[in-house]
Amino acid sequence: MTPSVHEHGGFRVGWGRQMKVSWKSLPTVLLEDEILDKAFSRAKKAADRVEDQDRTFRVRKQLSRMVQTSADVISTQLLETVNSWPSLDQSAQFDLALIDACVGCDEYRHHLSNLQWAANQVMKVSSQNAKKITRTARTELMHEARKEAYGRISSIVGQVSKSLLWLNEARETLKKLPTVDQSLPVIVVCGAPNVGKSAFISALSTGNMEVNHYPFTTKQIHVGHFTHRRLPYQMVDTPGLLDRPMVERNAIEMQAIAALENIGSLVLFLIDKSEQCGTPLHEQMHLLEDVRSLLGDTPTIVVTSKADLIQPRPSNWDEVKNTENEWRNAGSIGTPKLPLLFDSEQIVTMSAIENVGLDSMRLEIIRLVNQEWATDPLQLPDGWHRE
Ligand SMILES: Nc1nc2c(ncn2[C@@H]2O[C@H](COP(=O)(O)OP(=O)(O)OP(=O)(O)O)[C@@H](O)[C@H]2O)c(=O)[nH]1
Ligand SMILES: [Mg+2]
Repeated sequence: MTPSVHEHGGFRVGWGRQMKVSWKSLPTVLLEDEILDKAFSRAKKAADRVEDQDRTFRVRKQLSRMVQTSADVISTQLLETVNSWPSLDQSAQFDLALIDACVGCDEYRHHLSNLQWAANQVMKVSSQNAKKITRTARTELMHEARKEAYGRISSIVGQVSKSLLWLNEARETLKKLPTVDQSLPVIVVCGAPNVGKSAFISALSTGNMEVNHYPFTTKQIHVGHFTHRRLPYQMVDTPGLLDRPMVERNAIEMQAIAALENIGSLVLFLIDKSEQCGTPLHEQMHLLEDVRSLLGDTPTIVVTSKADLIQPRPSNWDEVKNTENEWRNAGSIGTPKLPLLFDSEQIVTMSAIENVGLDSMRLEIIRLVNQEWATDPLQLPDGWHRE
């Protein structure tokens, strides 16, 4: 069964209930040959360390060590992979939707359970053949049992070689996905291409931005954050995801979009009225309607970008610029209501390039997100009751 991203409706993640997935730290998945080479060479070294004056005893010890060591190495290797990959049952919906869109949840489960199976089989072979080796006094039978064990172990690993390959490739894909901690506020930034989404995220971010990709767009996705009162606010870019008409999007993209519905505490839609971005204003407005219908309940605020290009400049440009400077010089303390920068149509605006209107907007975002959180019963900490 493929989990549908719509299955849980408006489910939001509460504090710390689900694991944060860190794809970047997934260890490499060794392939069939690499696993066998590693196992058999370790097994050989283990056998070489055996010392015994009695030839029969020595051979017995050496061969049973070879069987046991190689099986141990393989099953440990396979189980480490199984255990280091996030369990889908415990994954947040955003991650589930991305996994499903990018590599497929069913396959993900299937290939990991294949490795689990192989790990068990290999251990069974090891114990059966180790017994054969210890129960005989004839060294040629011992050698036979060792050989048979190696053959059966190789064949088991061979049977999961496709799974190893699949997981190896899936890791490459998943590594490029953005990591978003859904127990913390997330601001989804969207708008037509080139309206200044990345510049906005970068201007509001403290520290480094994470640069990621969705496998279905060549554009980079930025994840940035700022911290207020020790709480990180994450900002996620959506390039290439929302900037085309609905009908042109494929199922995979729709799933990724559906995932975005669930992570955002707030959606910021950027409009470039200068049209320097290359998309005419009326098309940007169509896109806004699309985004509003796609992202449903999440509060959406519209912001005009590139305020420095607006002619004449917004009437309260100097006031906003000065107040923000004063606030910064005084140490950026608290969450005061600084005057927002407005364009001639009274839409909030900012300039990422000249850094005007950004601090006041940041403070407004903080207020909006906290308001939203305080009124969303599903966001209550553990132990609180829902109406
Ligand atoms: N004058 C001015 N230019 C800006 C501002 N913000 C962004 N730009 C310019 O607009 C262009 C696009 O900016 P990006 O931040 O890459 O836009 P984007 O929305 O992330 O673009 P995609 O990721 O391709 O969808 C760049 O050349 C920026 O320098 C701004 O506040 N003022
Ligand atoms: Mg961008």
